[in-house]
Amino acid sequence: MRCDVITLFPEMVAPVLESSMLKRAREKGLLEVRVHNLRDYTLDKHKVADDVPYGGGAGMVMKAEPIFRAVENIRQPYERHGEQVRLLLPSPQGRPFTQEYAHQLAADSRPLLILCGHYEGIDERVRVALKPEEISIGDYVLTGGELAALVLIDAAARLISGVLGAPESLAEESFSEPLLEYPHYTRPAEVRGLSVPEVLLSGHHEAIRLWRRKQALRTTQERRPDLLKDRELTLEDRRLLDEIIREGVRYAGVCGGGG
Ligand code: 4GY
Repeated sequence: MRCDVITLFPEMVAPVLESSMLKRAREKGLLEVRVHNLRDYTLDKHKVADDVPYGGGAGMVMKAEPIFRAVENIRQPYERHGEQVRLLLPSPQGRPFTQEYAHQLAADSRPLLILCGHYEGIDERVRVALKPEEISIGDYVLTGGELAALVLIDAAARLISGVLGAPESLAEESFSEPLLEYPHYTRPAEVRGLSVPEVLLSGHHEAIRLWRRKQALRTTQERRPDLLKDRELTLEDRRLLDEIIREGVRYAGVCGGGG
C-alpha cells in the first residue's frame, strides 16, 4: 500500500507512522507513506497557504493554487509510470468510512493521495477541479484532516496481508463479521479477586467457541442492535440469542453512558 499525505502540519502525521504496527508495516515494505508539506508548494516568499474568505466571515480558507501544485507534483512521477492515483479528502461532508471502505482502500493497487484540509476549509475550486473522493470518519469536526488521514491509513494498512501477526484474528474480528468482540482474558487466572470464566480454562474448544460466539452476540445485541437487525442468523446464533434474551440484560452499554 502506497500513500502520499499533503499537509500543513507534517509533524502531526510523522510520529504516528513511526510507531507500533504502522512502523513495522513500513519496515517490512508493506506500507509506504510519504508526507509532503503543503508550504513547499506555495509560490510567495512567506509561503502563505491560507487566506481570508471571500464574502467575509470567521477563519481562514486554504488557498487552491498550492494544493493544485502539490497534487500535480506528487502525481507526476506516478503518471509517468502509467499509474493513476486515488485522491482522498477527509471531511465531515464525505462518504462514511466503514470497515468495508477500509478493505476497499487496502485492496486498491493505486497509490492513495490524501489531502488534509485545515482551518474553515479549502477553496471550493479544489473540489471542482480535482474531484477528490471525500471520506468522513464520523459526524464530528476535527481541527484538520490529519487525524482522519491517519485513521484511514491505519484501518487500511492492518488489512494488508502480513501486517498483523496472526491472519486468523482478522478473519474472525468484529465488523468484518460484523459482530462486536467477545471478552478477552490473559494470565494470571485470578487478578484482584477477579477470575477468568471457567470454560476458557477447560480446553474444550467447541465449548469455548460457543461461549465466545454467545458473548459476541450478547454484546452486539445490547450495545449495537442495529448490527443484528435485518441479518440472516444461523440456527446456532438464533439459539444463542434466545438464551441471551431469556437471561436478560447484564450490561446497560451506551444507554448508561453519554446519552
Ligand atoms: N469528521 N472526517 C473529518 C474532519 C476536519 C476543515 C476540512 C471528519 O474526516 N475528516 O472533521 N476534518 C476538516 C476541517 C477542513 C477538514
